[in-house]
Amino acid sequence: MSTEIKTLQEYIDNANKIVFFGGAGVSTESGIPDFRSKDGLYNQHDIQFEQYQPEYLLSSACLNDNPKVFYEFYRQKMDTRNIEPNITHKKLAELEQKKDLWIVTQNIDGLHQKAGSKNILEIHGTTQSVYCEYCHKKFPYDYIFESKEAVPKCPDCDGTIRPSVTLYGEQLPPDFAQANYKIMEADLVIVGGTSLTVYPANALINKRYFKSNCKLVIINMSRTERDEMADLVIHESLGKVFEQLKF
Ligand code: CNA
Repeated sequence: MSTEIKTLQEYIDNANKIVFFGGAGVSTESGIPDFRSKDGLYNQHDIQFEQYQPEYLLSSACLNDNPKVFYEFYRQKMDTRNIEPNITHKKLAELEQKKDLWIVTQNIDGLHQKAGSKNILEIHGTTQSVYCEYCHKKFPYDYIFESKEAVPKCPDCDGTIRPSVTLYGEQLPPDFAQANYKIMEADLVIVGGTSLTVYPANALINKRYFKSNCKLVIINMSRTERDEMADLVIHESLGKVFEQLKF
């Protein structure tokens, strides 16, 4: 066990309230590409979508003005129905049995729930819930993927059926405010698998707003803008780190 992992283990053992703040890198080891890595969605130059910026393809502007393109991209890239949680999701679910742990995730894939975690704040929403934009009727989570309509429509009111994902240009859900509160009262914040470039999610990770004795740990393959602020930085894959931790 390296000194870094030993220190992380010690921080976890000594903390009562822990927040794990995660991003797309938590799910890459399950086979879901992130945004900014070499094989991430921003670097997949798919001829079909080449003319659009990735932010546009996941924006309310695209859903409203160009819905066929939105649903085509969504169906191709956001279908995680056959994807399983990896060691990091599973270990976090295990840790929740022992500590007051909250997961604050930017991910929309539902894999923390699938692994058994309960205390989850999804600050960018989720693909796992689907509703009619107009009458708010709920539909099964796989409705959009199963539907044969280019733009799925509500059988009751003909409104567009959409995922509960927070698109670029939309307000963040109430989970965001709760995440802020959980982070402010934590003894330990572990940030994992996020480039910390998406605002306002990244604004939550600022030691100035943490409790004075709160430790900040960052586990990410590449450096992040908050590395200098952290008590411990591990540039390694989350799977390699979490498989060594004992709860
Ligand atoms: P990002 O900007 O793509 O950053 C991911 C970071 O994770 C990068 O810095 C990588 O170096 C790092 N990384 C990748 N794999 C690993 C690993 N195995 N171990 C450790 N580090 C790793 O993604 P962010 O999460 O920072 O950006 C936030 C966006 C991405 C949110 O709006 C998400 O909704 C969106 N997103 C979510 C998913 C998902 O739900 N699985 C997938 C793709 C994008």
